[in-house]
Amino acid sequence: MSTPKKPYYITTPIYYVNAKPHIGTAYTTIAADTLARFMRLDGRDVKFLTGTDEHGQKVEQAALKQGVTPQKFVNDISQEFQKLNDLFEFTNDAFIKTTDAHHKKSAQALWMKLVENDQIYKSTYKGWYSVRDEQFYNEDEIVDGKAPNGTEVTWVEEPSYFFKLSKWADKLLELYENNPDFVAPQSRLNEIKSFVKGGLNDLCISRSSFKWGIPVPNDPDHVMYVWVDALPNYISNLGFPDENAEDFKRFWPEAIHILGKDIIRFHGVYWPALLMAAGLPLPKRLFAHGWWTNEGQKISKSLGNTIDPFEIVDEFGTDEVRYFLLSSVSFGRDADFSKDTLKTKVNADLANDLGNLVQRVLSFAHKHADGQIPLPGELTNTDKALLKKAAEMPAQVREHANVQALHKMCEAIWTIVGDANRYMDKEEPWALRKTDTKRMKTVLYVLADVIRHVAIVAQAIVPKAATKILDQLAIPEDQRDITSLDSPLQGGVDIPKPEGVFPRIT
Ligand code: ME8
Repeated sequence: MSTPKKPYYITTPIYYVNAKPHIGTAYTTIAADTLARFMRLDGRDVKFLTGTDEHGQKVEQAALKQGVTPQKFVNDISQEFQKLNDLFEFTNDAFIKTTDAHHKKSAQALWMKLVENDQIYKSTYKGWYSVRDEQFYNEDEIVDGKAPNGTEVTWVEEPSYFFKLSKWADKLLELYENNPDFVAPQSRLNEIKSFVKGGLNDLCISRSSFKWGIPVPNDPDHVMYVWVDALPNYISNLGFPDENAEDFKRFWPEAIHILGKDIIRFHGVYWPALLMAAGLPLPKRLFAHGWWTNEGQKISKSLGNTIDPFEIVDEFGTDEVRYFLLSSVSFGRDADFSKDTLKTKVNADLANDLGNLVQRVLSFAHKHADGQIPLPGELTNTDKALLKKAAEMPAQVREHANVQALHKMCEAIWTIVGDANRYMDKEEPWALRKTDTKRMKTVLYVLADVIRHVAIVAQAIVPKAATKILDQLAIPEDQRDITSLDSPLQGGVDIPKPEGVFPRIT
């Protein structure tokens, strides 16, 4: 009997539907999709969740502004996110909407668990609220009448329910101490540690001045605070409130949340506190990535400089956008988006390095090796050294994937691409064609096998092009996962006439 596949659960934040998708939201989903694809290639049983966050004051206000009902408004914008997923062919196996009936039931069940565990009380909220951040702010956080990040705040005074968050500070600090990998990168862990050490107030978890939310159980005058409605999406998708649901038991302890650094407090402080208070297990890890600016400027609707992912893909292609976003910044840090840097990076790494390598090798084999991946002769030490490096690469990529080091995943693959180009220049199969065709065939075989390694792993990063390359190498579809690399490339196999995989961007 084969051993059962190890589960892997990866999530993106669910995106607010007050506005259409932009490059930032595409970025988070690209990152999660890359990890999901890699883990599937690596034999894991993967669940990958994304979706839309559809309640709250921000969404309600956006709908009112357009003069449509919130439900109609959220349906329309949620579709834009689904269109983006289709465009990129993201491999999420579920798309959750917080207006889904099963999610509402799940969020209310979490609330009831908190009630049963005496974690909720009713009082009055008096303080600041930022609709844009959907976040409460203490008086001492307000700077010049604004939230610390510069967003507008309004004074709110209304009857509310509170979660006894203050009681959980010690448990949270213990969690960070005992599981230093729970939050990454380290800078974000430090940030939330000092936030918790600074003292926690109880958290207001209901609103009573508008209606667009999940009703608080047994109190129809209140809707749940949008974050307490949204965070449980990660468990609704696994069958919660049925704690015996197969998916919940199997996938929840393996959960990895990918999110932007802007929402680390919600995921790293409130979410684990809510789960502990409800007596539920915690996810495995959170990774907070950095923010993109646009040509050096903060991206904001008011500045009118949002980047439309549909337009960028139209201009450059999905693989190109994926590769640029993944490879050009150490995952976790901020970065700047510019079309010029994208062009330079894509031309250098995709068109020149990988594209040319594949084109040079396959068109040469097609013309001068009987249209086949040739059978190899005896391997030299140089051949063996290159094949060994290629064979070791998937394990390196796995190590990086395990800690969400997406840029290093790219680097490990593209190092082999560089090695293969240098090998080809040194071995000169075009010269061998005249002097030693047997050796020429061996060189082509070695190169084809290195390309196979690269393309199999690169399916996680540039899925469309990698698939094309594997088609051109005539690799059968059931031999495109990482374990297939345990077997040598089969020589003596016909290949189709090669076509370019990465056109140069001019
Ligand atoms: O916060 N650069 O939704 P949201 C990089 N609904 N990433 C960016 C970005 C940028 N300039 N702008 C946005 C919410 N993002 C809540 C989440 S989860 C239970 C609820 C990404 O639509 C980043 O991942 O404001 C950020 O965390 C996410 O979009 C926020 O999306």
